Amino acid sequence: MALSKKQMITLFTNLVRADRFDKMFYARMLQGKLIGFYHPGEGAIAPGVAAASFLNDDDNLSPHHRAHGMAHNLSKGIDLKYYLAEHTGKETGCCKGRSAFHFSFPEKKVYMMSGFIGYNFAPVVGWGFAAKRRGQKQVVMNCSGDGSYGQGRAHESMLFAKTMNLPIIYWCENNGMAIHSSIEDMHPTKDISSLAKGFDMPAIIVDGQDVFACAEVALKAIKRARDGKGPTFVECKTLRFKEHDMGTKDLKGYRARKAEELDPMREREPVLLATKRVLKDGILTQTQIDAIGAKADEEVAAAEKFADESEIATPTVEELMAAVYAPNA
Ligand SMILES: Cc1ncc(C[n+]2csc(CCOP(=O)(O)OP(=O)(O)O)c2C)c(N)n1
Ligand SMILES: [Mg+2]
Repeated sequence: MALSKKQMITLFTNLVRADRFDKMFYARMLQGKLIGFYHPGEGAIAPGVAAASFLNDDDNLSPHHRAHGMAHNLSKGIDLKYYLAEHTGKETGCCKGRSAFHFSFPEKKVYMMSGFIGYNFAPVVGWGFAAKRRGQKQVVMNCSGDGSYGQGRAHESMLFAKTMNLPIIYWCENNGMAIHSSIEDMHPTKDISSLAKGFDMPAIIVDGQDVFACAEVALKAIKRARDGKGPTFVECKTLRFKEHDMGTKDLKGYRARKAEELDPMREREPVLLATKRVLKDGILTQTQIDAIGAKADEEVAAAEKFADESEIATPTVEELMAAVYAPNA
């Protein structure tokens, strides 16, 4: 499915925006201007942009935690100033500054980023089942890393989704690592998508550094799901340029990852690759590319101003408790 010029510009713009937000979060974390923690997205933002750029508002999205889901969320149309405000503990944050990283944007059908890897596999089945029962043409985009597929619930989820023919896309952002463990030590086959075979689910492997290739696959899987043809497994082979999360050493097993390993990865940086492609195909000129970058910088600066000028959240105990679901309390 060839992409239109308009679709390519959307993807390129969202990729640049995601990159700028990731860099701003990284810098602010170093400056002590974010609460919680940060899982840097550098090298790994293309799959998230591709997964979410062409979803409808009422499609469900479960974002991956890398770059704290920012690539996914901004591509789904979420204004990240409310997320930065959340991450700085401000009352104007999307969850009133109570959640930091564990956000929700219910109005865009993005519910919760849990601290529990693989949490997503149960709710996505519920969303998919609900959409099917109501006869809606909604799609569920379920994004997570290679590490999450070690969870038993991933397998239960795929079994249920295939058996019930649910409109779910299992979108695996495989960077070959889970914190310090490499995939070779955690998974018996080279490709995580080999799991799909056991459920008779179609599986596609795609270059996760190439936002356009990922989007072509996403559009195919979305159409399949919307047409009632059931779940698809997509494995985006991506890379992690930086440490798992800021403050944790960048180890593979017990040894530090070395420049010999990291430097060649940088040649496959997604914005770099996308820039080369749009220039080569005559989709954008260098002047237009510069304008997209400048606009993204303005958006980031406006988000920082909004967050910095917002009131710090100071909820009372009653206000905090009002947001807790405790039916028998
Ligand atoms: C149930 C559970 N086990 C372990 C952890 C600790 N943990 C946090 S992130 C992570 C690795 C996730 O790896 P992956 O899914 O491949 O995503 P990546 O960070 O590589 O993008 C682990 C093990 C957790 N949060 N939840
Ligand atoms: Mg991983």
